[in-house]
Amino acid sequence: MKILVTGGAGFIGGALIRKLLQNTSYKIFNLDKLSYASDLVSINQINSSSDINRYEFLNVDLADQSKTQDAVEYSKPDKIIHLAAESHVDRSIDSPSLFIQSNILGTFNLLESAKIHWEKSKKDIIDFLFHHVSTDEVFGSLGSTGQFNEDTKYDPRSPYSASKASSDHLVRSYFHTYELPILITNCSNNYGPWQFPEKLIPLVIMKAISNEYIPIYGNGKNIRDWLFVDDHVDALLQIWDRGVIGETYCIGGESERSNKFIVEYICEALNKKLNNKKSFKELIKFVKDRPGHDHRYSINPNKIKNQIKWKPKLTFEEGIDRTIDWYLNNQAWCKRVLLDAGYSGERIGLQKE
Ligand code: NAD
Ligand code: TDX
Repeated sequence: MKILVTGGAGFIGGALIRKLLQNTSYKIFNLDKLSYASDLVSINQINSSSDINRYEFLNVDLADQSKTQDAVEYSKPDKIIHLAAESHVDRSIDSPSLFIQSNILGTFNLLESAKIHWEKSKKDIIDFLFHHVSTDEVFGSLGSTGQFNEDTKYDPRSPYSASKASSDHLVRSYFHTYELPILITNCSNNYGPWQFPEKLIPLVIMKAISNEYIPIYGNGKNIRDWLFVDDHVDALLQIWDRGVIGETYCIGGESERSNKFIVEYICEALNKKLNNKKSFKELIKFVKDRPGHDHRYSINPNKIKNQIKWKPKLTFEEGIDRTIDWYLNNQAWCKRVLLDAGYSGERIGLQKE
């Protein structure tokens, strides 16, 4: 079995490839353009101790149609799992065009290449699959009640979520029009080791350790539904076994927390772990809200629980504890990736340009 993973140098793609290397015999092709958010250290650590021929990195930008097609033709995958995307909402506010290029045009180029490859090799590949990894943000913003499910109407409200919604529509159109065997998953907020420290949880940990102020956007009452990254990866793998072609599955952790709760929880945990005299909570600062800030996300995971028999292994408390410990033990990595990316934790997403 040959699998093409796009975005494998990113946070979730990296976790997926590590799992595939450790638990399967797939030949893995990792297609990534290597952006500011990419890092291959976590994969190389595992790959060097496993069968080196099972893994190959392809440095390709999906916005480049002919290189994308070459990569698909070269790898001849049985399965494509598409995670590559610009993924940070704040950056989509400052630079939306990058999101259109990677998330919409990139997905289109990959779909076209997949279709050509699948049509050519239908006799050799029995169970071809194009699995598109998407987000709950495509469904928009909830009030204090209600949940997203597979039938929720799309209502994206940031350039990031609009670009992901667009890519979901394109993928679905290739199923209906060309019968390309696809699956779509829409997952809630992930957290865990190796996440670039621009997203809330790693940013808060890094800010606290560096004794810098910790920014909470608006009043901190916005709510996200948190899922440990390895639980997301488990869901993706289980959907390959038990999912139905053409279907969508929502993946969520049933762990809704407000941003204020998350930040205070991390501060308390760090107070205990580091025995700090001054509470890290003193670093918290409420700052100008994110433009178009979605209030609440919440996934109803009944379909994936009942049909795929998946549920998260870790509670939020277990996952966040592991994550905090990982960042405490890997500060050198954080400093290095921030430096390489030319980002030092400053506020972005206020339409500065
Ligand atoms: P990430 O930003 O950590 O990694 C994305 C990777 O994609 C990077 O290595 C980047 O270089 C690569 N990439 C971007 N544009 C590319 C292009 N044009 N060509 C080739 N490679 C490109 O993102 P992540 O958090 O790992 O998210 C992965 C996927 O999961 C994304 O599609 C995202 O929308 C989705 N998702 C993320 C979350 C979350 O909480 N992080 C939740 C639900 C869904
Ligand atoms: O410094 C901050 N302060 C703050 O209050 C940052 C970076 C964020 N926030 C708030 C904004 C959100 O309400 O925290 C919440 C989480 O923010 P992000 O980590 O930027 O994630 P979010 O915008 O919810 O999007 C994430 O989840 C869905 C991922 O980045 C997406 O890729 C995924 O699709």
